[in-house]
Amino acid sequence: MVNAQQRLADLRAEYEALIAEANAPQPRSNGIYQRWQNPVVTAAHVPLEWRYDFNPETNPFMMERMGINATFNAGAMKWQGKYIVMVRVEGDDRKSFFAVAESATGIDGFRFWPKPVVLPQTEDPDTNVYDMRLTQHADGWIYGLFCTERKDLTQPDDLSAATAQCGIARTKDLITWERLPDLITHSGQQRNVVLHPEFIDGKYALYTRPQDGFISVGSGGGIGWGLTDDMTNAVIDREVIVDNKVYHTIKEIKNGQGPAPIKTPEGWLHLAHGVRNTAAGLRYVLYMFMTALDEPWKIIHAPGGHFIAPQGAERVGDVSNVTFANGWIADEDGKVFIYYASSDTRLHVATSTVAQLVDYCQNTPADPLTSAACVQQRIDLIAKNEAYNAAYTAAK
Ligand code: M1P
Repeated sequence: MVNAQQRLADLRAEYEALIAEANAPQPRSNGIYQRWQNPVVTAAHVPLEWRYDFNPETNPFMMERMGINATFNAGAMKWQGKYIVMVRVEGDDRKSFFAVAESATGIDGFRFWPKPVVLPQTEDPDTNVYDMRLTQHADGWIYGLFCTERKDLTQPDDLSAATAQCGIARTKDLITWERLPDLITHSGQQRNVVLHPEFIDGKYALYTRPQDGFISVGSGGGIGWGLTDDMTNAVIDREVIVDNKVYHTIKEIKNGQGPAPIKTPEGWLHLAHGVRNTAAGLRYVLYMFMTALDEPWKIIHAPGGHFIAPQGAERVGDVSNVTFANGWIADEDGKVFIYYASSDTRLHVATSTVAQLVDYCQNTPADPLTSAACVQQRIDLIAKNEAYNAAYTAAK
């Protein structure tokens, strides 16, 4: 016979041991960022109160009553001196919701706040919500922009036919949220919409991702840019593509803005994801670019290739071969915490600095788009190093 009380005590001890586990840097770094060994938020970090009925009379086997499948794609911000991640928590029932987890260090000790976010509904209720981008806007509000998914009622016989739009909510305390109407654009569907933190010519500016279908972007795609007068009835009349998908690159079939960009004296740092198709399915990697300080829709540096790609255990999960990021935090001392999820399953952190990321964007050669040109880039680098080695040896 199961001793329900004892089992609950064991579960509690196991849970506290997990939260107390110290993280450590991975042994190797590429000099651009440092990956950390343990994922920072996993399904096991979700509080026991959200999963178990603690009463032995109604749960004599101390079974998990409402399982959690995954914790991933988190928005992020610094809040009252703590590192906050707005996690996409997915139940075993495939429904996602948002919940805040907080850490004093940014690399370990993440503990969820007592309850998940209760998101008010619009007149057209969401079936599923995910991937919230947090923006502390110059207007004083914290905005959460996320994907709201609903059944595509124009295709009633296809049960997987869905539509994606940009849901909008705002808050002053990350607890009570005001739901605003969904973003209106002239594109069929939208995902990966992100609010720029500053006004542009007195208007709110949004990075968008127009798409024709739910999974395939079709003739749409690319990271778009548009302005709206008001976030309480956000409408983008003119959407321009600022970063297109490109043949035979890491963003051949689609891409999307990650978190809100980080402002630096040399321009805005952007993190995004790029997708290509393979015989094993879609492969999602992260890439970076920089835009002009006064014109955040104009790309000034576009390092070639991926910035973070799935590695080792990161490669396997619910949707394998995926890295995705919609949250990062830049500290006042220049340290940057990049929260990236692997394979739609768990959340990791990589740390860097603004100076390293700017250097990476400014000095990594752009993708020259052909094998021959890539070889030439390496020949040039080798020649530069040969010259350096010769000068160094001569000086000794
Ligand atoms: O499964 C990988 C990702 O797929 C979608 O991203 P995108 O719209 O760019 O294809 C999103 O559903 C995202 O949540 C998910 O991680």
